[in-house]
Amino acid sequence: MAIEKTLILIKPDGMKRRLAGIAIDRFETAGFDMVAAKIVTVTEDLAREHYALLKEMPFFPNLIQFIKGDFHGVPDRRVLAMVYKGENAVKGIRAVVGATNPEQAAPGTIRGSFGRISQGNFENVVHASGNPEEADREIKIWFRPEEVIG
Ligand code: IDP
Ligand code: MG
Repeated sequence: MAIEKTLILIKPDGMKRRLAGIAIDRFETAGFDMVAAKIVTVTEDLAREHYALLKEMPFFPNLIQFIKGDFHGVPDRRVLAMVYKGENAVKGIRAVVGATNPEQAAPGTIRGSFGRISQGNFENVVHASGNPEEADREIKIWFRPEEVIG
């Protein structure tokens, strides 16, 4: 069993709907520890860096607008960025979060419980790193080393 760190974002839809507390509760109940956290307003540059691997996808422009908090008039520019730590944290957190498409996410997962699709945009409440390499890359984008405890 490997001790891993993974990046979580509560996206603007999740912040606007006040779902951060529920999401944190689920991560903690699943046995993971929060080791970094801050509220961020996402700039164009940060959005493009975070989602760089998806830049050729047809939904990319909407995704960038969405993570910045201004997709079709949902003006909430807060993202809660966090790092969680624990045994197999990357896979374990993804299991709690659920599938990317809210309509396919299992009941009981965060996205299955609260995600929805609006004008083709997946309003899926949370981001979680997809694999350990992605987690390392993403944590460095969002946090300075001294902001991550342990
Ligand atoms: P993930 O967030 O589950 O890792 P990715 O494939 O990495 O999924 O996509 C990143 C984000 O892009 C998703 O969380 C979602 O917000 C958005 N997205 C992914 N696929 C689609 C799609 O087919 N339509 C609309 N938005 C999508
Ligand atoms: Mg991903």
